[in-house]
Amino acid sequence: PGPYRTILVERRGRTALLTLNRPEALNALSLEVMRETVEAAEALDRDPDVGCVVITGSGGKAFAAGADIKEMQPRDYMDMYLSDWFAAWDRLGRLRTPTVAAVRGYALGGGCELAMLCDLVVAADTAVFGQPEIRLGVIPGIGGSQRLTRAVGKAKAMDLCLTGRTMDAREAERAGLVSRIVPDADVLTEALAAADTIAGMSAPVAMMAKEAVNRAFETTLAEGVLFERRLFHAVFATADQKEGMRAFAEKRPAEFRHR
Ligand code: CO8
Repeated sequence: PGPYRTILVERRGRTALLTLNRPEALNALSLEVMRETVEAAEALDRDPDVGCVVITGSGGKAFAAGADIKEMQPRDYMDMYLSDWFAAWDRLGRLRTPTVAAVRGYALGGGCELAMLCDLVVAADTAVFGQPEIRLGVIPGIGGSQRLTRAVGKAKAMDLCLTGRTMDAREAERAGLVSRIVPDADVLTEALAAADTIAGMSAPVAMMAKEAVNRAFETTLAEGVLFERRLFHAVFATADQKEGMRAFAEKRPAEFRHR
């Protein structure tokens, strides 16, 4: 994979950092950004030495200020339908490796949707979230109407999607969109530390924990609990369950073999 023109990919131990790198356009999500981000993320997902992926935006002013409006502006219905515009973003939600969004500044439209495709959202106290598409005469197209509603409920999702108003970090955290808020200067450090913690866990068990939580959005309570129970039983087939529980009994930190 790579070389990439619109993103940067770095490895820091078992954590990978993927940076959207179009600061001059507030990291607007062009088709090229989508192709490169999805390709890079899938390559990292396949790499057994990567235990967590952090996604952030360069420049400090924006995580991403939305899909690229200038690229979409001349398109008609057939262009959008035949190219299945934005469909590739769905693949990001199907990664098995846990993902952390590190959000500074604007996470608007597609930027908010990209953050919601990640498993954790670590936000700066200056972060701004919203789905302002209606102001452009369109609606969210990367799952915003669905994931925002599941994250914050109908009352705020309707407010944001119908008026286009934004939420600051505090409101977003109160509403359940954000995992943690930290001072702007600490966002990347905090997100990388959370990622290192996750990447230090058993990789298959972390994948199963993610799979189990995500199941809550797809099924009934009884089916979800059954799904969890099956995975819970399955973790007893891992070397890491043996190590994790032995380490507890021996009063030492666990050293997971990631399988
Ligand atoms: N797309 C393209 N370029 C952008 C975008 C964007 N989303 N956002 C900012 N830029 C560009 C600006 O055009 C500007 O470029 P230039 O210097 O060449 O004029 C540069 O980035 C800097 O931006 P500003 O000068 O506007 O910076 P400000 O600090 O004045 O304002 C804002 C920052 C408030 C974030 C402002 O840039 C803004 O409102 N951006 C757009 C936010 C928005 O509406 N996002 C939603 C986009 S639509 C979407 O994401 C999903 C669409 C779903 C369609 C469904 C189809 C299937």
